[in-house]
Amino acid sequence: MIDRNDAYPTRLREYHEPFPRREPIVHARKERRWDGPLDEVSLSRYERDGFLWFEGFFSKDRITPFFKELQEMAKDEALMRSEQVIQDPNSGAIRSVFGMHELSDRFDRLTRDPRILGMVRQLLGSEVYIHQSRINDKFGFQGSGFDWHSDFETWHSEDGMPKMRAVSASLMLTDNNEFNGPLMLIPGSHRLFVPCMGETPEMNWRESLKAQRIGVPDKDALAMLAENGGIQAPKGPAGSLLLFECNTLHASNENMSPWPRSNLFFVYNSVDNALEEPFAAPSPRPEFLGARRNVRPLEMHDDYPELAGQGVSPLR
Ligand code: 6CS
Ligand code: FE
Repeated sequence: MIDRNDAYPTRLREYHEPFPRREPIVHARKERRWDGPLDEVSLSRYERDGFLWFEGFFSKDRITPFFKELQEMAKDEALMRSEQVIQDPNSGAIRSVFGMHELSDRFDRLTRDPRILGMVRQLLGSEVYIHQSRINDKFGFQGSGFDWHSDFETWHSEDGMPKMRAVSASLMLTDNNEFNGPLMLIPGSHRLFVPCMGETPEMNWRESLKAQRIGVPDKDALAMLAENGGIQAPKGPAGSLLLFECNTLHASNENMSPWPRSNLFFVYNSVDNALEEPFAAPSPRPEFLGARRNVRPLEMHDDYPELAGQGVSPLR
């Protein structure tokens, strides 16, 4: 295979030490054009930790219609049989639904809410599009967890995402508490790229979305990063928002509580970071995992224009 200049070699046969990321964390910091609602303290915190947490970002009554629509979708047998719906490897219940912004106008409009899009453009320093959207579901008493990983490691290897210039916005559709498998993050882990061992099998995504075996960092690197930065698991009511950098290591435990945990994820990629050929996989993944066609810059849309100009304060 031609050895194109790959800035982040991974899925290797031999071990390689972690090394510093090549891109800034907040892009175009000095360009006034990309100013947004985040103040200096928030930008510095994002640069330090690799994520920002907004408890009660949206009010619960704004979030309820999204959760109700998801419950309606679960009755659509054709959709539930499609390959963009991933079943839980243990219970067979829904684990993930990909392509939410293309399945629902309500979810599509939310990707363009100025209160989220304004922050995302500010962090990425450019126009943006949706690389991937999904809902990760963990029903009570059985929702399986997700192993430690960097999303960017997968998106670089399997989707051909060249640089670290993407951010995930995760909106809690249900309360996230210490018992129902909240997302755990390692603050500061976004600053190092951790090459992983093990070549990517053909059609790896058919298994990796149920349980990730390839592209999982080695335990020594995980331990070193957790020793340095600790582990944080933001908790809060439905409507809370987590922004996390594409290379921040994260994981989550299985849901041993009676309460469901449903989180919506919009992955925003810079229009200057469009997908190329996979850097470490035999062939590209489907469109619903890594967008190659629907990549027009997002236009803002506000479902609550009467609240415009109130910054990112929670919608009560
Ligand atoms: O492969 C992916 O794109 C997905 N895998 C994980 C574990 N997180 C990011 C993304 O949804
Ligand atoms: Fe992930």
